[in-house]
Amino acid sequence: MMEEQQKVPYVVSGKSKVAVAINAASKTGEWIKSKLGDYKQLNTKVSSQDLVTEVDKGAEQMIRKLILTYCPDDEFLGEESVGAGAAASAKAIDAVKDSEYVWIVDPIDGTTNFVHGFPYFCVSIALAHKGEVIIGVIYDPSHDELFVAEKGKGAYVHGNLMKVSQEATLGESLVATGFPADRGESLRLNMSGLNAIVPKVRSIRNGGSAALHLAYVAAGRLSAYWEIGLNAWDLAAGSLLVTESGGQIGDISGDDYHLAVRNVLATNGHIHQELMTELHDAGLQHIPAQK
Ligand code: 2AM
Ligand code: CA
Repeated sequence: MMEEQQKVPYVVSGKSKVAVAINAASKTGEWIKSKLGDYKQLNTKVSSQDLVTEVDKGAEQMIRKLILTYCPDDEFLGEESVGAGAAASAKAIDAVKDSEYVWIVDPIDGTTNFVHGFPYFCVSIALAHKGEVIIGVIYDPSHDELFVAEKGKGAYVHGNLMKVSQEATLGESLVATGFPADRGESLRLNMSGLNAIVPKVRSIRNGGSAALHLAYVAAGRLSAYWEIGLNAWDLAAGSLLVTESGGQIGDISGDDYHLAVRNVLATNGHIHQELMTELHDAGLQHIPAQK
């Protein structure tokens, strides 16, 4: 049974960096929502499944402006300003991993859903200090849900303290995954994992937004989530939501979470080892580098 969420007052100072993130995520999220069904240019990036619209690009510009107006000395890494593919992404992360403050932003996480009018996408904004995520804000405009975490201060959805779910076995767990955009070895491996996990869990979901899946693990709505071939902007904000809600997140191989992680496993903590072992047995222990 899901525990009732605790009401704890969460006060954000109007001049803090977290207030800047909340302002940028909520304003941009409302603009993205107003553009649902109204985008004009649909382009592809690394594959025909990897979509981008002018709304993604406009949203990133809006967030960049809103953030850098208040924090002009901070660095900014947004998905739409980095070239396509794993190598470009790794290079971009390497360039900022030791920065004093860097904002890591996905203007629309779940672009495929946005394009199809499927109401499950979000704005994801993280702030990292010398490589460690200290703020994570995710806004889902379709459901008007704002998820906020600050390092050491807990994670909240609409002011309610979040806590991961209590399931202790895979058999009682609701688990999410995503199908990798790289349709080669990554997809084959993920299907192998899916084949092994489906018969062992209560059910599987693929909502199509990595950041929202992580927010749902934090909120106790999903017991776990894994996916291959993601980028820092998909994961950074959600990683803090998960840990501040008492959950666990890292690389599927077992390494701790860091900004360069691409193959993610996030759970309520209780089923982390069991799910990781199943995925390793299905061949996901050593995942080859993606294109
Ligand atoms: P996006 O919507 O920002 O592109 C869905 O399975 C998840 O995978 C989403 O979070 C999506 O983020 C991400 N995704 C889609 N295409 C991708 C690609 N080519 N490389 C890495 N992640 C991708
Ligand atoms: Ca995106």
